[in-house]
Amino acid sequence: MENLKDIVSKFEINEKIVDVKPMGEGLINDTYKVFVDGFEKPKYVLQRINNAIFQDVDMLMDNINKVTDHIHSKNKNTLQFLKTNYGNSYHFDGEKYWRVMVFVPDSITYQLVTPEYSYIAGKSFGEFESLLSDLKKPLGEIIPDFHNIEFRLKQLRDAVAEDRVGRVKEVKYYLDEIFKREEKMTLGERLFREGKLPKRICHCDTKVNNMLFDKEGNVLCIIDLDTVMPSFVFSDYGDFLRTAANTGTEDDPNLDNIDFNMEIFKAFTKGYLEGTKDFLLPIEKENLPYAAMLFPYMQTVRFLADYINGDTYYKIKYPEHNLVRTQAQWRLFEKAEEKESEMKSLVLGY
Ligand code: GN1
Ligand code: MG
Repeated sequence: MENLKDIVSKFEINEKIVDVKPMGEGLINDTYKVFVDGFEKPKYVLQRINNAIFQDVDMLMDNINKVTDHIHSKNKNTLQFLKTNYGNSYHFDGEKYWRVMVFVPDSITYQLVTPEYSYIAGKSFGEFESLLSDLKKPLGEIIPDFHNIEFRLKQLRDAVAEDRVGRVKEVKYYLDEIFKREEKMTLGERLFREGKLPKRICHCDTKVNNMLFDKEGNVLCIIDLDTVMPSFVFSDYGDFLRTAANTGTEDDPNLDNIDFNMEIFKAFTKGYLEGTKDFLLPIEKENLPYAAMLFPYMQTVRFLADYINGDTYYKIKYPEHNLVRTQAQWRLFEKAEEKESEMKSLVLGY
C-alpha cells in the first residue's frame, strides 16, 4: 500500500502515516482506513472517488462542502474533509481522484437495525433534511435524474432493446412484473409535474450503514454525502426502509429470508414524522407508503438494467450477482406491496 500512503501525504496531515487498509461495503467508491503514528485506531479515511459515476468531481466536492459547512454552522456533527497541501478539496493523481476525511472514532455501523434504532434513524434523517431546508446555496444535481423512476424505467427499456450480452430472455418474468406496475409506481413524478410535490435537499443514499452510531445508540454522524441533492423526501424515507425493513440482505440468495418488517416500518415512520414535523406537507406524508414500495421497485429496476447491460455500474462479487440482487429486491417489493393498505392506515393514524 506504499502508493496509497503517498496519496494521503498530499493532504494536510502532520502525523506520520503508518498504514492504509481497506474498509467498508460501498458498491461505488473504494474506501480505506488511514493509521498514523502513535494511534491504535484509524485517524482518517481515504476514498477513491468513482469518477465514472461522479463525473463532475468539482461539483461533487462543492456540494459536499456546502452541506458540511451549513451543518457545522448549526453546531451539529457532520463529516469533516481535509484539504490538500495545495488547498484543493480532492487530489487528482493523473488517473484517479482522491479525498480524505476525519475518521469518526468509536462509531458503529449496522447492516440490520432494531425498531428502537430505526426510530432514532428516522428522527436523524428527518432532522438532517430539516437542517438543510434553509440552505440557500444551490446544490448541483450530481447524478441527473438519480431517483427519477420514469428515467430508470427508460434506462431499463434501452438496456432491453440493446440486449448487449443476451440476458433479456432469462429475465422476462421480472420485466413483465415491473412494467405491469409502471403507472402505479411513477406517481411521484406525475405529482411533481402537477406542482403538488416539492423537491427538497435529501441525502439520497440512506442505507442503514450510512449512519454512524455510538455504543449507547445515539447517532454520531450521517455519512456518504455524495448524493446529497434535490429530490422528493421519498428518497430518504424509502431507501432507509429498503435496507432496514428487509429481514434478509440486499443480495440474499435465499428469498425465504426476505420479508418487509412492519415493526421497523412503524418505528422508523414515527421517528421520521417527528424529525420532519416543521416542514413535511400532507401530500408527502400521505405518500410515505408509496415511497416504501418505490425504493425496492427502483432498486430492482437499476440492478436488472445493470445485469442486462453486462454489469457496468455496480461492483459485483460473482457473475450472477446483479441477477441475485434483482430477485432479492423484487421479493422485498412484493412483500411491501402486500402490506400497502396496512401501511396506509398506520400512516393516517400518526
Ligand atoms: C450504491 O455505493 P453505495 O453502496 O453507497 C448506489 C445507491 C444504491 C446502492 C445499492 C451513486 O450506493 O444508489 O442504492 O448502491 N449509489 C449510487 O446498494 O449509485
Ligand atoms: Mg453511497
